[in-house]
Amino acid sequence: MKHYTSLKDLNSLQQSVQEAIDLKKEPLKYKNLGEGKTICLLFFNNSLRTRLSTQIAAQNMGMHTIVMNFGSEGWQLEYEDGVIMNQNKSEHVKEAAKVVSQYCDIVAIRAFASLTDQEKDEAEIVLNGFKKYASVPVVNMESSIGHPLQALADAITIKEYKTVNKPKVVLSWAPHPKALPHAVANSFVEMMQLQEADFVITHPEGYELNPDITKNSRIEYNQEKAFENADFIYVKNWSSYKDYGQVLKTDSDWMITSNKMKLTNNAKFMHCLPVRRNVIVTDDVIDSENSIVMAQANNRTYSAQIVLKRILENC
Ligand code: AN0
Ligand code: CP
Repeated sequence: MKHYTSLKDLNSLQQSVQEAIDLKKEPLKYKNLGEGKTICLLFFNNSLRTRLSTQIAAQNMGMHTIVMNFGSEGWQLEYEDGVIMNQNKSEHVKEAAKVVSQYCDIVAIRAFASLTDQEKDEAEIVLNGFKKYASVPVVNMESSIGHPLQALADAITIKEYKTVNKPKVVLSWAPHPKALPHAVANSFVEMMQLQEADFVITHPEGYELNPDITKNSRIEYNQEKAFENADFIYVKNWSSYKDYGQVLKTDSDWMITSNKMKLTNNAKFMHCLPVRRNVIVTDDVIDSENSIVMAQANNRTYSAQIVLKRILENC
């Protein structure tokens, strides 16, 4: 594998999931593969899990890590060609990506959607800018439209916790006071489309995700109906896609409660974290035995490690 910018870069999701599960038993097995190599993690946005788990993954592969907070500490970058750079942008991605490539063997980037400029968000200007000009492999640590490391960790978690071959998995929208990106939901949908499952997406009207991503996945506007007999409830807020970046609804009727969980087949509760308690989900649900959010966060290490392994094998 050259880059990991979307789930499509994996030639087999199932094989990667199985390999990650095997790796968990012996995380240092491939420590020689990354010896003498460096990964550079560039953060244009906040992070807890991605920042730490990717460093642990790199360490397990024998690599060195450099982390930089681009948002507050880096020069403001220009991404467009031919611009007269006499405003607030100090450096072009063309130089930045080439310079970073001289210092490391893999570059990983977190750059969220602006949620104000749909065209630029869909062009993935930061991720693709680096991909275009970097001479080293690029890893997506959540871009404008996808979070494939999270989706791979979620696939590992579902495989570990499912008790039937074809579980019912529900992706449910839940309220949040701020406009959040579509990236986590998009990659979760793409990952589910590669699985044997009864997959349902539920959200209020107006919150349809990009139809090019949801394709023919089932959408159910009645949340309680969607929850019936579910084996997994995966919760995430996102802002409107149609009414790009807008928050249309913040009241608590779509919050995940124990009464709603009672409609399911004793479903596991999933969320990528960070989560706002008693806004997205009530305390009793996230604190219940059925909550597997810690397993998901733990699997972020192994999803990153499989990705690094695939890239290092190709270097
Ligand atoms: C981000 C999002 O919704 O994309 C990151 C999730 C992993 N969440 C927040 O900004 C709260
Ligand atoms: N789930 C996830 O990516 O968390 P962070 O934003 O804390 O990295």
